[in-house]
Amino acid sequence: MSAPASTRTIVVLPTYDEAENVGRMLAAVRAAAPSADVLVVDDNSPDGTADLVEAVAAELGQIKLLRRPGKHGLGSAYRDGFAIALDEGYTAIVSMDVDFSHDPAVVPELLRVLDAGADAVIGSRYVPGGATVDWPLHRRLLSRWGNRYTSLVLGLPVRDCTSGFRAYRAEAMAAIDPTSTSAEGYAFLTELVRRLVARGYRVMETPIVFADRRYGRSKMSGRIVAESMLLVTRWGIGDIVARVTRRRR
Ligand SMILES: Nc1nc2c(ncn2[C@@H]2O[C@H](COP(=O)(O)OP(=O)(O)OP(=O)(O)O)[C@@H](O)[C@H]2O)c(=O)[nH]1
Ligand SMILES: [Mg+2]
Repeated sequence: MSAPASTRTIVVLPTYDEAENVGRMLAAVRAAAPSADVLVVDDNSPDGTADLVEAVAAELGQIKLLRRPGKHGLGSAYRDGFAIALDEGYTAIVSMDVDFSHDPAVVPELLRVLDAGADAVIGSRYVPGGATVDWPLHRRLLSRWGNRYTSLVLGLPVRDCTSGFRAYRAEAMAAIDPTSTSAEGYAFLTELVRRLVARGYRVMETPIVFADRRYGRSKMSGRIVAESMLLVTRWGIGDIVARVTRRRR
């Protein structure tokens, strides 16, 4: 039998101004998944997040840090982080937010689903058992209806395309080549789901309870939401055009 997907796991954590969360999160990830390495991708956070990561790394070990020169967005941070994970030969890649919206205690469950045969598993707010707590009504509505729109327009069998709490089998990640994506914000996450599904990979969802950040400031912006809706609409129209062109031929 081949080795389980989680044999060599890396947890990729994008950070921007997470000084209040990052130390606690690194300790929590270590406690939840002691054999996993961690890669923090920091965009020169003005609050000194990267220096804190270095101090914790010296203490805990198995923590790498990619310092980028400036804020280039979540999509771009993941592109760089995933490229390093693939280059270094990890077999499973986990992604999660550092603000404790994603509970690190769920990481072993994601890896279990991967080891049971999934190519990717999404921690989902919108499958039975999943939920969002503490978020103001407008954020809940935006996320819920944004995800309904996304699944419908793109015909994806996934309820939570914008959840960043995931685990991927490295072969599947390599096949969809994340470096060739273009979205800046969380539309990047939808882009990956779309590519995985198009290639016939097995994408599963496991319920999570998503909590609002307790410390630090939100980086969500109207521009990022607009990018996501625009790209989903553009991809959806592209799919329709491709289907019609195929039928005409
Ligand atoms: N490296 C990097 N990380 C980012 C960037 N923007 C957000 N992040 C991190 O990505 C993770 C998820 O961020 P988001 O959920 O999009 O934004 P947020 O600030 O948590 O906003 P909320 O959705 O309100 O919680 C967090 O760990 C952020 O610190 C960025 O431009 N560069
Ligand atoms: Mg957040």
